[in-house]
Formats: sequence, structure tokens, C-alpha cells
Amino acid sequence: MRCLFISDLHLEKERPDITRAFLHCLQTRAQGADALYILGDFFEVWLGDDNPDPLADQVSDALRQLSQTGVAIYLMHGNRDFLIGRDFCRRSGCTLLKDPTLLELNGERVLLMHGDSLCTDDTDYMRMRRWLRNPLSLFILRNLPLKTRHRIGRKLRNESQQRTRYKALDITDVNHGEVLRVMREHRVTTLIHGHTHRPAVHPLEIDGRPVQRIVLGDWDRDGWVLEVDEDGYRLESFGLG
Ligand SMILES: [Mn+2]
Repeated sequence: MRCLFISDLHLEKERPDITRAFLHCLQTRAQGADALYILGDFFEVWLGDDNPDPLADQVSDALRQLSQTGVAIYLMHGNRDFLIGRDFCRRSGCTLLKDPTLLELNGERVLLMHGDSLCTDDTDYMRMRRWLRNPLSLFILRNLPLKTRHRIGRKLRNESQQRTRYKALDITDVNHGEVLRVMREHRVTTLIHGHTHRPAVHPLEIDGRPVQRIVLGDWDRDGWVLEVDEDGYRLESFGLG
């Protein structure tokens, strides 16, 4: 068994180096794996599956090629690309995962999340998230004219460019109590998430039992992959250059 976990690539045409590194990763590391899990913010912005986008086509072609070799590919929404829909998944041969998703790895219960829902200290964001993810808002957003969605996308882009790339300091970290609550609720020994751009392995304890929270890294100066096999968990980074 060998599974790979990645998140927060924030793919965009302004960063061809990240796309290149990701495609390289599909042709090397991901070959022969049982599964590849992409835990959100795969794309910097997603205006809808109906938006013609050469980058999306390039990426979905590469994913489909990998899936045809027998690697199962799973995709979870992030806060930047939650409009990814069935069409993109069909095109790229991947399965959309709910947030959270429970998994069994090496006989242990593992929870997968994007991670934004753990940042409960950012109350403004949590309110906006509840609004954006409600089925009615999603329906409205998906059915806005493409031109309107482009205008919203440009606005988001302008805001994010003022901050250059999203640094960990711009993102509220997870709330520790919420982490423990979620891990207890799902009775897991490992929680894997991204979003905060603070890659690390945190050993924790719940009711006297050792558990761990693994935070995936964002792809910016380096790329990050979590590899899991019979020997355990390895969070690795590599230069994009
Ligand atoms: Mn995120």
C-alpha cells in the first residue's frame, strides 16, 4: 500500500513552475501508487467547470492519464476551488470527496479535511463559509453568467495579489479545541489536512491515547507531499526549481 496526499497547490497560469512540478510529480512519485488524494485549494480560483481554461485541460489530461494506469485519484474542495464539479472530475478521472472523509490506513482510522472548517477563531470567515457552501448559494453561484463569475474572480485575484502569495501569517490557524472535538467525534488516530500553509506533524493526546495531526504544505517555494505506506507517514518537501 502506498498513498500520496497533497493540497494547496493553488495552480494558476501565473505560476507555470508549480504546474510543471505537479505534472512531474504525477510522472514520477505518483506512478504505481494506490491512490492520490488532493485535499483542496488545488486551483487558485475555479469559476466553474464550464469556464474554458487551458490550464484546467492540461491538468485534467494528466490526471486522467494517471488514473488510467490504475492510480485512484480523489479530490476534496478547498475554499478557493469549491466550485469544482462533476464535469471536471469526470474529465480527470477523479472522485470528489466530502469534507470530512473517513479513511482506513494501515488498519487505523484517519480523517481527511481541507482544514478551513477548523479555523473557528476566524468568525467572519466561518460565517462567509456557511453562506457560500449552502446548496442554494452554490446553485446560484454555479448558474451566474460566466462573465459575472469572471468579474468576481478578478476581484478575488486583485485582493490576493496585494498580499502576494498566501503566507501562513495571513491565514488564521486551526483552533485546538475544534481539532480535538473533530478527532474525538470521528474516533480517529490521525487527522490530515491542509489550508493553513503550516506544514508539520503534531503529536497529540486524546483521553490518554497518542494521536497525530498532519498538516500538508502549500506549494510555493517548495512542493509538499505526504507519503503513507506500511512503514508509516512521511511528510516531504522538495524544491520547485
Ligand atoms: Mn484553503
